[in-house]
Amino acid sequence: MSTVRHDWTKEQILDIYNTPLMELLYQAATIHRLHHDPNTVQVSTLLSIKTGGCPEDCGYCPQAARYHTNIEGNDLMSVQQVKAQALRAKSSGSSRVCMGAAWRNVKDGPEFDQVLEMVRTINKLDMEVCCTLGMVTENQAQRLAEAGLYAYNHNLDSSEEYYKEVISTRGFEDRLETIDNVRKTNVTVCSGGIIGMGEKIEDRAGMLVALSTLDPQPESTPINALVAVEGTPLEDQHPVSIWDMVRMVATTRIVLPETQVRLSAGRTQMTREGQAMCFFAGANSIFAGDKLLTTPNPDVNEDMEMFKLLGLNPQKPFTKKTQPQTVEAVDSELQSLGEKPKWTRPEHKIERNEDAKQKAKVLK
Ligand code: SAM
Ligand code: DTB
Ligand code: SF4
Repeated sequence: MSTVRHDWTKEQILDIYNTPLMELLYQAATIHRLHHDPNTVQVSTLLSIKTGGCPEDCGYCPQAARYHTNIEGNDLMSVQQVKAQALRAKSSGSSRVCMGAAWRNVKDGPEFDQVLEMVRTINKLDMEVCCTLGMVTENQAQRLAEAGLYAYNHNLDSSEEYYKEVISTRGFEDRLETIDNVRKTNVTVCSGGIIGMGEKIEDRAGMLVALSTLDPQPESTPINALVAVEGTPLEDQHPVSIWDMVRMVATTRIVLPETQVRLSAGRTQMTREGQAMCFFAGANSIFAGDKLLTTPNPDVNEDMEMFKLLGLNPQKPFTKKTQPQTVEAVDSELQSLGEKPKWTRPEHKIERNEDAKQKAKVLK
C-alpha cells in the first residue's frame, strides 16, 4: 500500500502534475483504489447561514462587502431554518451539511452560540456537520467539537506566495494557525483551494506541498475552479480548462492518498465526461444542491442521474469516522476563556483589489 508522505517537494509535485495524462490518470486511479472504494462518492450540501457583507478583501469572493457584486446578503439564519434545510439535504442523499458564514473570524457571543445550536441540531439528525466560519481560536474549535462538529473547512486557497496576490486582510499563517487549532480537537480538517485565479502551475504545486506537509494530512480537500463573479477583482479570469482540473485532482490524489478529494466549485462549467474523468483521477466527493454559497451548482436530480450513469453510490454518513457526541448547551460565558487572538492584517496593496473597490464606490 502506498504510504502517506509529508516530505513532498515542489519539484516532485510539479513532475507528477506534468506527467503524460494517461500515465498520470493510471497512477492516480491506482492509488485511489488502494485507499478508497472507487464507486463511492461523498455528497455534501452547502448552506450559506450568513451571506455577504464580509470585511475581508479575498479577490475571488462575491461576499466581500468592498466589491460591487449582485448577491443577496442575509443575516444569520435561524436554527429552525437550518434544520429544515438539513432535512431536505438528507432526503436528497447528502451525508453532510457544510454551513458557511461570511465572517473574517468567529466572535464569542450570541451568534456563535446560535451556530453551536445549529451544529447540535444537525448532528442529532445523524448527518456529518461541517462549518466554515473563518478563523477560529483553540477554545472556539473545542466548543464546536463539543457541539458535535464533524469537520471544519478552512482553505489555504493557493500557495503562500500567490495568496499575497489575492488577499491582503489576513495572512497565510493565520490559515495555518486555524487549521492547527482545529487539529487540537477531534474535529476533522477540510482544507484545499482554488485554481484558475491567474496562479502559475508552481503555485498549485506549492499549495499541495503546504497541504501534504500537514501532519496528519487533511481528511478532506476541496479543489475549486474559480467561479469568476462580476464585480470581484478576478471577474475577468478565464475558466480553467478541464485538463487542468483533472491534472490537479490526480496530483492531489497522489500526494494526499487517504484524503477525500472534493470536486467543488466550477462543476456547472464541466461536462459529465469531464467530471467522470475527475472521479477516475481520484475525486470522491462533491457539493450537491443547486447553489454553492451564492453561485449556481448543478441540480441534485442531474447529479443523481450522473451517479446512476457512472454506477456511483453516495457515501453513508460516518463511514470514515464515528459520529461525534453532542454535549448539551453550556452557558457560553463560562465556556469562553476570553482568548485574545492575534490574527494578522498585512494590508499590502493588491492593485486589482484596489481597482475593484474603487469601481464599487462609483457604482454604489
Ligand atoms: N469566510 C470563511 C473563509 O473565508 O474561510 C468561509 C467562507 S469562504 C466563502 C469558503 C471558501 O470558498 C474560500 O476559502 C474559497 O476557497 C471558496 N470560494 C469563495 N469564493 C469562490 C469563488 N468565487 N470560486 C471558487 N471558490 C470560492
Ligand atoms: C469550498 O472549498 N468551496 C465551497 C465551500 N468550501 C465552503 C464554497 C464555494 C463557493 C463558491 C462561490 C460562491 O458560491 O459564493
Ligand atoms: Fe469573507 Fe470568506 Fe469571502 Fe474571504 S472568502 S471575503 S473571508 S466570505
